[in-house]
Amino acid sequence: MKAARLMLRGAGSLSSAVPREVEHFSRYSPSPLSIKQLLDFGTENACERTSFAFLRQELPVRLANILKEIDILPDRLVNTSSVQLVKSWYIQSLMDLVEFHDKNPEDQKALSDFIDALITVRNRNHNVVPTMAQGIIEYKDACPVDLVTNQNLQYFLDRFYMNRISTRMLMNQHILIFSDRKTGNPSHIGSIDPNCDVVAVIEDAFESSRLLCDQYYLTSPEMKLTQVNGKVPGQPIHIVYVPSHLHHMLFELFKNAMRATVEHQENWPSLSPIEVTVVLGKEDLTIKISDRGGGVPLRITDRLFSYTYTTAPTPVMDNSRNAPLAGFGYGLPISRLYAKYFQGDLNLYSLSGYGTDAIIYLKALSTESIEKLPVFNKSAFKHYQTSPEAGDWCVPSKEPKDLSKEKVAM
Ligand code: P4A
Repeated sequence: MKAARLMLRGAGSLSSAVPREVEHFSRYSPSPLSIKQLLDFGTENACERTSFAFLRQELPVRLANILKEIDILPDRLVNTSSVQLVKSWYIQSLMDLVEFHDKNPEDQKALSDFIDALITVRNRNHNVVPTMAQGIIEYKDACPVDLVTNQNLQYFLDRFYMNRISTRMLMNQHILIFSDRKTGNPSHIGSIDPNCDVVAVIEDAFESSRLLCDQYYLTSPEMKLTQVNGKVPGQPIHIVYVPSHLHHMLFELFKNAMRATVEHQENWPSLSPIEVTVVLGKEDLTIKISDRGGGVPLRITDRLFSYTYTTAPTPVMDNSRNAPLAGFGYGLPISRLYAKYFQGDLNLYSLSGYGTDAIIYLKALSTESIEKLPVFNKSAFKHYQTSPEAGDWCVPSKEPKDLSKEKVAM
């Protein structure tokens, strides 16, 4: 029970400094948009006013919801200078956006000021990931954290970074679609490609990863690609998606697969290719990346997705060899969030001693690609209160001397 109380103490005196605007907007639940709705902002005529009216409400709601969740983190984490800095950025951004609540959506000046404000907010948020990571390191250095705290941090950071992916997506869409200075691909709607060529993104991400691999190891594996269009056999595979998100996930998985392959097959006559299978089904677009890099034990697989394990003061890795290509960073957990953001997923299936299959699942239908967003409510609050005592699964003991174990008090 002690650890649970520690996790909640943050809700006390220090955090009452949040402005009443945060309290106000945190009472609303975020409204998830589908990719189709995001496209409509950019394709229907004169929708800048609609987008403006939606965002000046929705962005403060999303910022306020995650600010409330920061406040129930352990005091010693919230009080680190890094987390205080992140909090101040979020509060400032919320206040910047609230300014537009008494502006008329018909006023051209208000609309162009709003774009400038979004750019300011986006720039202010640029260093959130490393700053938050620094806060976690400071906290873990100051006090050793138990299993439950680690689980709570993992739960929080998944929600915090998902919130950030979502707010950046909304801001980017508005900036790209309505700013006068048109940049980027004209066939895209903001960052969405209504006709995303999945194989082209795979090939691009593979080449980028290969460049790094060659630089670092002076060798790199080939790719063997198989594509199956299960909807219209023989036709190329296109989906409605954000190519930069897909590229981010693939680049991460290719770096890992290449590193494992090159390091595992050091003395082999030639490197085995990385096998990629892309399948478009009725519901899912599935991409499997298979390597023969030796794999990792099941026990370790979870750690590859852990924020806290990776930011430990002394990460366990063979020091110099793995720095630029694929290190224990936030690569995999953030990639999984990108997949989950539009109702997909990303999993690793390792065959220890052989190799690893990494699978990305995306929704094939844009009507089903709906933002997956955290909401701060009682249920989320309860998550932070899990008792650290007695789990409900037996713990394997190495020495089964005393066969009659007394149960831990409930
Ligand atoms: N075997 N298999 C993988 C790794 C090893 C692997 C690995 C040693 C571990 C850590 C790492 C990179 C690779 C793989 C594909 C994956 C993930 C892990 O997608 O072959 O750096 C984080």
